[in-house]
Amino acid sequence: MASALKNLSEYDESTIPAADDMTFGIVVAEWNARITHALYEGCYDALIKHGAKAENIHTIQVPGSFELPAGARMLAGRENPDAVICLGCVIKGETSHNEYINHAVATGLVNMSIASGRAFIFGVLTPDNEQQAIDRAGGKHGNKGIEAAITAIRMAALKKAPKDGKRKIGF
Ligand code: RBF
Repeated sequence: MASALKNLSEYDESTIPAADDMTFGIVVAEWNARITHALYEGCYDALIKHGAKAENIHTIQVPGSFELPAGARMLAGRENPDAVICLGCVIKGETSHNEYINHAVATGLVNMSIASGRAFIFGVLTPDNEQQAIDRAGGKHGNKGIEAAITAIRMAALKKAPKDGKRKIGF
């Protein structure tokens, strides 16, 4: 389904697990900072709204999206969070740089998720132009930073669920 038709920024809050006892890492790319900082605000506010404590949210910045996996790995090693959220924006240009960066980031994050048993969330916008990015960073298609936060909470709840599976995890 096209993301324009699936705006997860509007969600049923009652289905989201409490994040009171969860720790998070957030890695923010400095490229296209106007966009990535808007994603960060949406992400951070959503974590706090669902109960995460400010002292349990660890944020670092990396130069560009290509550095997100390495930054996430460093942060995970240092802070041992339940989930790491990576926020970036790679705008399509005249060359195919965006394809290399996006593929590298997606592959890096999914490999770390599988290897570590903790979620590394792909919160990277991959728009054709700046307007599409604005629309997804607090504009008409919501804020994908919020969606990244909600996904991180749900995955952290899965990671923390007891073996008997009786704990409610949101769906
Ligand atoms: N990083 C981003 O986060 N978003 C971009 O749109 C972006 N565009 C780039 C375009 C080119 C041609 C290059 C060479 C790099 C770009 N980067 C971008 C930076 C990239 O993620 C990384 O920081 C650098 O390639 C250094 O490893």
